[in-house]
Amino acid sequence: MSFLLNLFRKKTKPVTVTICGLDKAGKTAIINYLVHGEFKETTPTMGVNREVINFPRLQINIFDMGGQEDFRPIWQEINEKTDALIYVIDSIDHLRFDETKAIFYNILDKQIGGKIPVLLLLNKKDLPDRISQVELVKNFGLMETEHEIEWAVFETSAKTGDGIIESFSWFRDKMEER
Ligand SMILES: Nc1nc2c(ncn2[C@@H]2O[C@H](COP(=O)(O)OP(=O)(O)O)[C@@H](O)[C@H]2O)c(=O)[nH]1
Ligand SMILES: [Mg+2]
Repeated sequence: MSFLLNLFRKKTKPVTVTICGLDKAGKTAIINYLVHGEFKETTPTMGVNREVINFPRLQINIFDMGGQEDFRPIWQEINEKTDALIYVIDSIDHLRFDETKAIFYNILDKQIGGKIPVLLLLNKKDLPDRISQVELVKNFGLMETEHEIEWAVFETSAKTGDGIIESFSWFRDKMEER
């Protein structure tokens, strides 16, 4: 849709988005921050939860996926129908960095298709000894990826809210363009 049409469009556009990543990465905490405007302590997500985030002219129906191994088979079905992917990485979880990369590429290879927006969030920005944005782009091979995705990486903290508005502004712009 053209820029002008978008500007004057009054109707709210609904989109469906999934948020994936290993358990404890901060997926639910990020959604809580967006929904409530503040940090709230979470409990592990069992199965899938649906949340609605309302932006002006855009309604994001977000499927918050339980990250534990038992729940990952459910992702396939929901990811196949998604308009976009948000992938959350725990920036202090050095031990599971390779595992999260493998899971990310499994989603791209098998569960989603086409030129969809992919927002990568390197979360827990408030903590020390983190994996950097540069390391993530390099290690995940994002510059060389053959997938058609439109990706961006942001550092976020669901604790302080740092980076959340910036990352979702990028995301909203990408969704509105579609
Ligand atoms: N310090 C810090 N802790 C976080 C952050 N995001 C999430 N957490 C904590 O990490 C744990 C897992 O978060 P949760 O949102 O449940 O992860 P999920 O399994 O990906 O949904 C919880 O104890 C959160 O309070 C963050 O940005 N900074
Ligand atoms: Mg969760």
